[in-house]
Amino acid sequence: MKKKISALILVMMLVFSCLSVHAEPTGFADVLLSVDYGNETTYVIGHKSPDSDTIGSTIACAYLLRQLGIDAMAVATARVNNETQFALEAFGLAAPEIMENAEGKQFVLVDHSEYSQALDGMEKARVVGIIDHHGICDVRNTERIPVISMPIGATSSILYKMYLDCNVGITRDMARAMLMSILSDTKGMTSNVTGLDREAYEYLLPVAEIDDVETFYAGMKESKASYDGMSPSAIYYVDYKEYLAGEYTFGIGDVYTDSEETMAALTAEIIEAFPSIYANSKLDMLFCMISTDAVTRLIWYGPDAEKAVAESFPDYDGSGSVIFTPKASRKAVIVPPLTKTLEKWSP
Ligand SMILES: [Mn+2]
Repeated sequence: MKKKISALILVMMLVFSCLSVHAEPTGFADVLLSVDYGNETTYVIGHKSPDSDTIGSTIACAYLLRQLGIDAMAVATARVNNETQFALEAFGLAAPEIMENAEGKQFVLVDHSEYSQALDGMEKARVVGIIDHHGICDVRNTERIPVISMPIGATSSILYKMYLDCNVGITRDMARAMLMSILSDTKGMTSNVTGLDREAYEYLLPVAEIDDVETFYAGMKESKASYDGMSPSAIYYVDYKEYLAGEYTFGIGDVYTDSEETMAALTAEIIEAFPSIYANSKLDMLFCMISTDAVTRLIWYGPDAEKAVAESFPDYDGSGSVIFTPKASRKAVIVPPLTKTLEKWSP
């Protein structure tokens, strides 16, 4: 009898423990909800010179957090670029509101983790989470916060996985936001594509209800390559990032064009504008990548910039630019060797 009762109690305990486990959020949801968000709105924000991955991830991440009961809102550091504008318009999605300064506010950072690329004032803000696909950088925090970083094609592919893990349904609009991100950062699923990016892409495509994804991506690219009425300096800053390596600061603009002719014209324009762009920047060196689908030309300005290039890219022939075939990725091909060189130069 005693044995039967204790067996019964054991079964009941098991049942209750299972029930209580199921009542608790699991996986990433549990992790995200372990943060004390207080009564503050949590702003989800991407990097300066926002690109489509930053904007799509911002929108999708804020929605995910709201579904988990967190008061979250997508914001942006600046106006969206032409490519993002095209996609948002086609999808009927609104661009996030622009925020001027981060000081005193609370943030989840997506698609970056360095102050040099964060909204001004981020050093004096509370960062409560980071979701990124670059290297871990210098955003400091003594709090224990979720930092979810994977070296994959797009930040939104991480978010896709988080939606599944949190058991939050992916709506058509969120599938569209994430797809916009993935298409942009993987250059239409041709560059930097990992298995997780492919899984996300294949899952999201039917949910997003896009009739013809190839035509859609061609439209994104065409918009990206349209610089009508823009100054060379504005073109340089459309897709631009700043870096700190040892004691050196440098910036890299990533300019895309759809033809060899425009590539030559843009290269000449930016070379001519480089002295004034450089004078207005506070950095040690500036670099610019000008790419077509097939090839990237790297140019630079600033004392020691050429020396840094020669040391970072041993194939450099002294001609004033370096050609990369196939087209180079800033984060995978250009930044790591330059960072290594400049760190080596620093005492
Ligand atoms: Mn990205």
